[in-house]
Amino acid sequence: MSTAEFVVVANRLPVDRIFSADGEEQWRTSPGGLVAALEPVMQSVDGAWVGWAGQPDLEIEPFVFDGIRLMPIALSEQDVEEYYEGFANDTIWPLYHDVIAPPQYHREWWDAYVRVNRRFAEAAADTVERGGTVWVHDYQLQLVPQMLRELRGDVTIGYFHHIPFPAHGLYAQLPWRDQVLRGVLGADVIGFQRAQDATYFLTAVRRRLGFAVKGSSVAVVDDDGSERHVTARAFPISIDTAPYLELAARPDVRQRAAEIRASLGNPKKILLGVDRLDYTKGIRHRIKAFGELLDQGHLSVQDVCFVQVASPSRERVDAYMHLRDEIEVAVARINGTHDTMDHTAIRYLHQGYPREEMVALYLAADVMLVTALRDGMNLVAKEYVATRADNRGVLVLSEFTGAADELRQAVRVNPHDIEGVKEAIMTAVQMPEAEQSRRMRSLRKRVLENDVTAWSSSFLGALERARSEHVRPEAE
Ligand code: GDG
Repeated sequence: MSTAEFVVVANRLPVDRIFSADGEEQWRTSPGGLVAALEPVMQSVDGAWVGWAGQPDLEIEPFVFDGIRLMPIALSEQDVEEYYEGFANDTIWPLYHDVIAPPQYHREWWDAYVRVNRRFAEAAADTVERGGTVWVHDYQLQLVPQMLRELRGDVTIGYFHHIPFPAHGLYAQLPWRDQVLRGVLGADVIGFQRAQDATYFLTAVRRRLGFAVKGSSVAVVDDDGSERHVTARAFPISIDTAPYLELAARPDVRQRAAEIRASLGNPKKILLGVDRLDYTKGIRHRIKAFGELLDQGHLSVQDVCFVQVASPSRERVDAYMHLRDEIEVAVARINGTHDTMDHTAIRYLHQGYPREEMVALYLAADVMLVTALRDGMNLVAKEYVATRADNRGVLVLSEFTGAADELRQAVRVNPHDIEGVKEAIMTAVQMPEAEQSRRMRSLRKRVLENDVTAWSSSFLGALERARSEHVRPEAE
């Protein structure tokens, strides 16, 4: 295939491999904001996407899907265990989320991370045209920017980090801390979710590598002694609002929301949590708070039902298996104590649902509980707000999410403070409609004005400025 002007590099391709009833292989766009945000850009500028198809030991030739050229990266079973489940999800993920679970440091995992990052960087280098642009995504690929720069000095490189960046005291634990910083600094523009993440990153760069930092600009000295300026700052991600608005207005989806309420016994209030089953999301904390409110008689199952969707995630990583057991024991205890024949305390669903059903749940929910202990952004909070066209409903939002920087009219909580979570739940359940409406109006304004297209345009604009400011000798 010929080369492309604009290349996205992400761990996953934007498609899922499925099989039709007669066993024929097919591809389907995977749901997610990133694809939606980049699709218009990809269509308009001749784009390609480098990523893994999601299954081990799958060798697939490049192909075109929906006008986007897809360049599949093959990962062996061992790569998946060591690079993906190991280094990405059992070293970096817990370390960058404030060591909520203990990060595992294994040298073989690091070796696999380097090996697989190089594979992605080489594929990107083979795909991008002379003087083109490459946008690398997320913590699985932190070494790609530098590796790509070494292969292709003519290319403009962006990197966006979807998860938090930790304070220096924690980051310093990483045995490969300097290599990772150098890897990311291969980019011309580095994007984070929150200003705080950018600040922590810049502190680590100054303290560990000794580079001069001025505002959001780092003077990086490369191995050959040359200096270049890298920008690192916040570009808070958002959602593709259109499908949420459309689904929320559709009669069948609204009907489904009414059915959900009826099937829960028509409680006065429905509380909702929607998360991947992940220890960063604070699911245990919200279950504990809700259970105590029932135990103490502040709430009753006749009046209030809590629906928790916990979609299956990283099921082969130990910490996730333990978390699932803990949550399921806690739910069973509370339900065992409080359920009646007609009402349940917690409707717990360890399943994934189509987007229509998620929107019906958002419409049915009077209170949305987002109690993450640490979260890069948290798109669920923004999705809930987008669907609430009648300005009713209350968002309870952890201050440790990126979304908390923007969604100031939510009921804010510190999820570690169980009494505080209980108070926030009671405030939300009892909030008068006029106050719900005042807050929701302001939240919706924020989300609708700052959608995912605004995010990608803002990042790509910064990248374009970087390109014009740094005229590269190779590109002249
Ligand atoms: C990472 C960062 C950052 C969940 N269950 C189902 C389902 N979902 C959808 C939600 C939402 C998405 O998955 C989850 O996004 P979050 O932002 O809440 O969290 P992470 O998966 O941890 O994402 C995060 C994000 O990257 C983007 O930068 O915000 O901080 O951790 O869209 O709706 N969707 C469907 N069925 C489910 O069962 N259809």
